[in-house]
Amino acid sequence: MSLVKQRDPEQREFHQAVQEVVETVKPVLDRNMEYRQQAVLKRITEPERVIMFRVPWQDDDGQVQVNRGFRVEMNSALGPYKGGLRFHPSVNLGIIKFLAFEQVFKNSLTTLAMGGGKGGSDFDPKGKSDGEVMRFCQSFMAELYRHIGPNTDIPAGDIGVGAREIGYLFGMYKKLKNEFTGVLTGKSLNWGGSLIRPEATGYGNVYFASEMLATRQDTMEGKICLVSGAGNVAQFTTEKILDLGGKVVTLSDSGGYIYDEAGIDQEKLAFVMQLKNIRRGRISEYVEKYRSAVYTSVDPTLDYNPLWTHKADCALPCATQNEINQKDGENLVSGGVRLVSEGANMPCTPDAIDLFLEAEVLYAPGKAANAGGVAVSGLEMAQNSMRLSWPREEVDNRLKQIMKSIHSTCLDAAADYSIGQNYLAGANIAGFTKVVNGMLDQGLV
Ligand code: NDP
Ligand code: 2IT
Repeated sequence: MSLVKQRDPEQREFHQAVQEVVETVKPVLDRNMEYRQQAVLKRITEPERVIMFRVPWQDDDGQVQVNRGFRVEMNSALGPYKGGLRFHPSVNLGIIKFLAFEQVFKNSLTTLAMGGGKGGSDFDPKGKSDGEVMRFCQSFMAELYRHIGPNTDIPAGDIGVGAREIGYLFGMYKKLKNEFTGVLTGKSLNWGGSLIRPEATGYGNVYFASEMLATRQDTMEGKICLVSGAGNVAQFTTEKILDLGGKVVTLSDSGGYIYDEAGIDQEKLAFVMQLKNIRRGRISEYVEKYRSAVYTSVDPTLDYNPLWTHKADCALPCATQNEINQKDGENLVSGGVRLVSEGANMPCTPDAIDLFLEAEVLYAPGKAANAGGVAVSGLEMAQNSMRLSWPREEVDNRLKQIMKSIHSTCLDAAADYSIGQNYLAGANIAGFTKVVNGMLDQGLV
């Protein structure tokens, strides 16, 4: 840890992600002397390659804008680099490195042949015209294309990168390479995308939560759920909770959150999807349409998020990193929450996680619970290679099977080290062991 911090002192999120893995895999290193001799921790925390580049583009007023582009190719022991692209003004190298690091273990857990990577830019798609987003994506790809490929590195979406952005990125890649290949996932269904990919992260999250509940002879039926975010993962987490008979009472965006005590039903969810995906509006508009719901805007003077103070059975954070701090964790536990399943990457701070584990809340880390998205990306790659596409039920069944298998893999790894029903340690140990063994098999490269 001291080496990691000394090398990149300002990369706080990366330190946090590494610390959590290092702490939980200590018993693995104690059991396997070779891992220490081969300096696996030093190797696994240093990216194989980091690419940073200038992204110049012209806005609608003719002004030249310059953003910064990133791709971190973290680890290729198990397959080509795989992971999303994030477009958000907060993006910096530390955030992309934490996401790439998490991705390595997540992809390992899916059982599919994928290494880990992540990329993005500090570009803010919010408030930009389609033309501006297209010109930005084209400029971004004008550099990225030389580093990626269907057998090298396969990006996808993340925050701020959805079907529209993937389309523009793919178009530019195809033009530059004169090649129509599955170099990106999350493509539109009409030109190589997979059924269920848009739904996969959210559905997978709820499949994982259901597996956890089943260990206590319980189900989603009748559960009151707090969901944060209002983007891709939050929308399909909500949809699957409704499918399984649960009730979702909150959604949020960076401006604030809505609380709808009556529950967000299918019709209201359809309104949110239209609002967010087509009109690109704010979640505050929900209460203009559904007047019994309450909107609370973000109060920067508070050191907790009031969303997490509502009484509920389950919490599924689906917005961004560190959105649940210690105080939020306390509020969740005292509000009766018995299950926390991370749709987002690293949404809970370490002290919040400690609280959940102490209180025996069923807690699933993102690298297990949100792996359904990248898993179906892996299935999209398989379909692209075969040049055919599977029906909806087939992809959904495979997704369910993969989430089930990740759940049992976490429990088995935890049992192997006698640490009880600890999904955090289980996911880290299982993901880590597979990647490290792959690295050792392939020699010092
Ligand atoms: P979207 O861009 O579709 O939605 C993101 C949502 O989170 C929006 O409601 C956004 O609000 C909110 N949000 C983002 N950043 C912040 C912030 N700094 N503060 C407050 N709210 C914020 O992204 P996704 O749904 O795809 O991603 C959500 C999370 O899930 C991320 O952590 C991502 O890494 C993770 N994830 C995504 C996968 C996927 O397949 N898409 C797979 C696995 C994990 P606003 O619009 O106001 O910015
Ligand atoms: O964090 C993630 O797993 C994603 N954003 C999805 C990555 C992918 O390649 O589908």
